[in-house]
Amino acid sequence: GFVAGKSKTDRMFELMDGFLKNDPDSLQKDILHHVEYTVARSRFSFDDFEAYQALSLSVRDRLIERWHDTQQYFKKKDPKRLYFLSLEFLMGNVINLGIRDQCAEALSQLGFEYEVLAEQEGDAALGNGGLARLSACQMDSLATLDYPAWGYGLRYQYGLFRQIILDGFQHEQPDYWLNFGNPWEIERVHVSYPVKFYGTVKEDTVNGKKCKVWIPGETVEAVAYDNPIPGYGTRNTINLRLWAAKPSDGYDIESYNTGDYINAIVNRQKAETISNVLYPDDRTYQGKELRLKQQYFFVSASLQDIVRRFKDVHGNFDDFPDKVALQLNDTHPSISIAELMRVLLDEEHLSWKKSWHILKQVFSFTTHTVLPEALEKVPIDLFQNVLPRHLQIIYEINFAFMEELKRKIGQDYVRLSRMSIVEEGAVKNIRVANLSIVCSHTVNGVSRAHYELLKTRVFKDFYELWPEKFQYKTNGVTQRRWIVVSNPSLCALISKWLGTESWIRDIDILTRLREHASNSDLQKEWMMVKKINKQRLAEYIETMSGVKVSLDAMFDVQVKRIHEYKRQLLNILGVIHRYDCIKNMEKTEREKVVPRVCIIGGKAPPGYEIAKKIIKLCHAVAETINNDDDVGDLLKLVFIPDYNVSVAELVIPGSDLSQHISTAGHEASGTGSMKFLMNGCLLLATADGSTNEIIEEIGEENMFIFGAKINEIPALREKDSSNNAPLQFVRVVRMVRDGYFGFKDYFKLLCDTVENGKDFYLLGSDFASYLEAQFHGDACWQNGMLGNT
Ligand code: AZC
Repeated sequence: GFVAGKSKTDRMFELMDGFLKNDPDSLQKDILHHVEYTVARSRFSFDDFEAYQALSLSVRDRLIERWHDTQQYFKKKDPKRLYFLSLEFLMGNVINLGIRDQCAEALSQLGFEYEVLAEQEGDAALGNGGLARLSACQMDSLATLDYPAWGYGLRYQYGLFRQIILDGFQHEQPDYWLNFGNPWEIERVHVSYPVKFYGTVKEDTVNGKKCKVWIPGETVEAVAYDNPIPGYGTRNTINLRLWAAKPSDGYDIESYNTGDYINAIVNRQKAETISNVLYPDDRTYQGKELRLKQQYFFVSASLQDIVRRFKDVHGNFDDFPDKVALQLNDTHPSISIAELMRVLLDEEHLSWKKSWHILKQVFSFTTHTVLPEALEKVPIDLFQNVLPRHLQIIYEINFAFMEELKRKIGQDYVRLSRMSIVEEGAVKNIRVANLSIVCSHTVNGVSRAHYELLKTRVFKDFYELWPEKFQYKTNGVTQRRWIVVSNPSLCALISKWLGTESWIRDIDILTRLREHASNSDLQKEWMMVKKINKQRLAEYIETMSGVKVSLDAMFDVQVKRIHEYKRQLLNILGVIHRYDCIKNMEKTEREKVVPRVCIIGGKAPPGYEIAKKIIKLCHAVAETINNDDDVGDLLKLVFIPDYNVSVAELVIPGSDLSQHISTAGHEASGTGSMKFLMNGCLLLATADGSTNEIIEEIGEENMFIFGAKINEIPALREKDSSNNAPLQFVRVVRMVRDGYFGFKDYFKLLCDTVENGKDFYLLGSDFASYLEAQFHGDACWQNGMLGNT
């Protein structure tokens, strides 16, 4: 019972004795507490994994405190909240609490090593590539900059597939990342919402007014899993709320009534699979029912949660746009537009005019691509079946839009049909990007070059109509993950030379390092750090691929998803050329060759045949080169399997040179390059995406830039591109074609993509300047300018 005369709150404070403490003693007590009572192991005997669990839970407790404070604070303040809707997040673990050293000390007294425990943690691979990793960096930034932000997404049971390489071929294995639990998340069984699918729409009257009622055919429950995200150097701790599908009580009463109990259960289980698996292709997933259901599932639950939070404080919707900002991360969550409209119309019974007025003030849309095939479309039939009411709403939005457009541009039917949200044709589609542009107040590109392409090509019609909607924010990455966590030695060096840790919060402070750039002590220390990281990477390469590499060689790295436009094939053909040159050299010439370790890593989308052939070619070429004693340490080629965030943290700090060599005009931005740069690695790159801005920032003389520029590409494609290819190119492709690396038949299709006038990604016409840039890299290495001093 309470002590007489004391309020419940006073008593609570007394009992809690303030906040959890971060000194090693208190941490130790908490860790042992969790070992004993949560993990339920004896505190006298627990292993690394159990220690990792107990440590994570102890840190999580501290996160929860901060999270509660943050929510309490914002509840009182009622600011405009930013809701970031994304189908993909590639988070990585919590880093910003600033209690790493205390944890390490606490653990060491208990006989455990922090680093070893950190390795126990698997990746939560709930995303594909750049877009998903950017979401994670943005969450980190929002928290650090004290924004009242929420992330919303899906809690997939199976993350991105694990890549297994057998005989040089990629195989996909499911990544059931939850097998050993996830100590960071908080399951909120009481935060759950029903999500409806299928069924029919009926007319009804409510309060004397006509309205639509959607009678669903299926209902699935969305349950919240919270993942607190702390800011750096602040108590602000935001939340990433991920939804998982659970059976709904009200599910499908009909089939139970028919007496087929077993079948009803089986069907019900099918519904629960909505959140099971992440689509492993970052470009093309058009018209799949499950995909549409996933999108609607997370969007509907998120909006119910957001509207509930708003209505807790506000009696009507007038203030909605002042309190709610909905950020669409690509078109994947764009169905939320129709859903918000439906909620306002059918559930809140606002008029169309009023609903539309609210709607058009709350959405902003970021697109992450320039590839037309990545612009989502949903076949009308599918839409009609899964979300009948939403289709009606979209038709109505489109009707109003077409009327408005006609008033502005007249009867230009070609243009009208290009801009319509509904694509007419043999198969009618909903163009999700068009819906997003029409209904958002802002359309955002991810680099300046991307923005230019949106204006002049991808969304030209829309730009001409609404130039004021378009803008760009060049992508960034957080130094907190890509230096502080992944490169502790460099982190210490930077803080020492700057005499402050403030760069961890404010990245611009890093530029002050320029003052010390020519200091030979700094340079020596810098190279020591690089050596340590190369050593770490070399050990990893040896374990993963059995190849021993020399630390004196230049580590030349290309790690990212495998795509034709990213041109890993150009890289491999360059390696073949280098090999061919070495083989044909005199002994005296060989002495001058700069030894290289060429490292490639990345996953191919499972259904992307050419990408898979590129992986196989890399292995086949590696097999030949790495077993050629005549070449030895002068050249090695390694493929690092199962590239993911943890592998990136190891590879990036250990690289000397990294390649970002997409055909100009195809990479919307590119954020990998930024991670390499901040780890003291030079770039070999085309003037594509964000690289254009990096050139301005650090100077072309500090990079190896090559290849055709964005505006030259169309003309080059017009020409018969095989005529642009130099002899060296023809020669190396011939070697592959003729079976020099085996698998002659298998590689035929791959060779076909760059020969006989088909070279769409212009490998041939960029080859000479690529080799020149590589040669320039060798020369700089020889002069000690690239980091071999
Ligand atoms: C990527 C872009 O390809 C990349 O250039 C950009 O840096 C990144 O987004 C972050 O904006 N896009 C994707 O990963 N996926 C899609 C569907 O575009």
